[in-house]
Amino acid sequence: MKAPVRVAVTGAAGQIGYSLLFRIASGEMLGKDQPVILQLLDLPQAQTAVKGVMMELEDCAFPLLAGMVATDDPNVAFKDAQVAILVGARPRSKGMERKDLLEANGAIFTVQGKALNDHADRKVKVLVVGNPANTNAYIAMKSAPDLNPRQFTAMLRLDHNRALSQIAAKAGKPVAAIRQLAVWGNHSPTMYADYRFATIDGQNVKSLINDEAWNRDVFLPTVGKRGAAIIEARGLSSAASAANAAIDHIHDWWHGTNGEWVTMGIPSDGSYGIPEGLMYGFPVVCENGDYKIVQGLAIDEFSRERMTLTQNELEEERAAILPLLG
Ligand code: NAX
Repeated sequence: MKAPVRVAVTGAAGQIGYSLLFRIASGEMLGKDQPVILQLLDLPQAQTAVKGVMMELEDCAFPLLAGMVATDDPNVAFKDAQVAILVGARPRSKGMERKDLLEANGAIFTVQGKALNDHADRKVKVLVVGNPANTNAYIAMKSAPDLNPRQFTAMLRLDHNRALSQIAAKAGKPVAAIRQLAVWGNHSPTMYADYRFATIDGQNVKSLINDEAWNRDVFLPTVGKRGAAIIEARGLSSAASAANAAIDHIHDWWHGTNGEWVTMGIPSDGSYGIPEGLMYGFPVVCENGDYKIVQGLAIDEFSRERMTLTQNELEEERAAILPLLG
């Protein structure tokens, strides 16, 4: 039997947590032969609810669940964590300005970044889901100077998966047949889902669909505003699909993608002219527990415009939280 992997999850009592924890414990994220210890962080007032989730986890009798810890202290939750999924965040309340939201989350993610820096396993893989995900990941990364910035990532995978499913429906092909999709930028309506390089059974998706108006007027707005459409229909924000994307993201980072492209929000290395350090969605391939940006893609005028728009939004967010980083 392998040694258990310590997986920290924040916001454990929330709705994404409820869809996420059972799948991690059943082995869907790290493998059916990989025991896990769950280290659950939530606010003091949510501890009773976390206990309830733990009771249900116990009642599943998952063979791979080797232990659980519940705490309201990030220093305890991140102790020796090899994977940290940061879901808990401050939601936007009524009348709250964007700047206030960024600042409230800045306070959370500076503390959590420092706790990761001081207590997590030196190779911890961090995924930030809580919104604004890219900027929260940037703050955590900057608050953890002893860890490699590449260990911090933001979740763009839900946007990637949403785009895959829209393309599959339009092309009338199975989702699993689509290769080489890219999503650029911020996890927000400005993200740019780019299927110019995508293929289905070796055929180029762009020529298969051959409908620029659909791309511009239907596909991009549908993917960009999908979160809002789900809130409108369900009365609650996406949870199961977000948890699923988090599982996909960590699964692929951990196990590799065998050359397939996936999208991760990662600190830019300057590729494609995106300023170094900005936490930006890129197409990547994963191998040996690491990721590499797909290089050499031609960027046409329309794509550059979209990539710059989402870059500008991220730079504005970064400027707003910079004072918090001291
Ligand atoms: P919920 O409100 O159901 O749960 C959030 C949980 O986080 C609560 O239990 C709360 O007590 C806890 N929490 C708040 N502050 C915390 C802190 N400082 N430390 C630890 N726990 C804390 O929200 P849920 O629907 O689970 O969504 C969580 C976050 O994911 C939100 O920020 C949401 O905007 C974001 N999302 C991100 C997505 C992405 O693709 N990156 C998609 C889905 C989702 O909207």
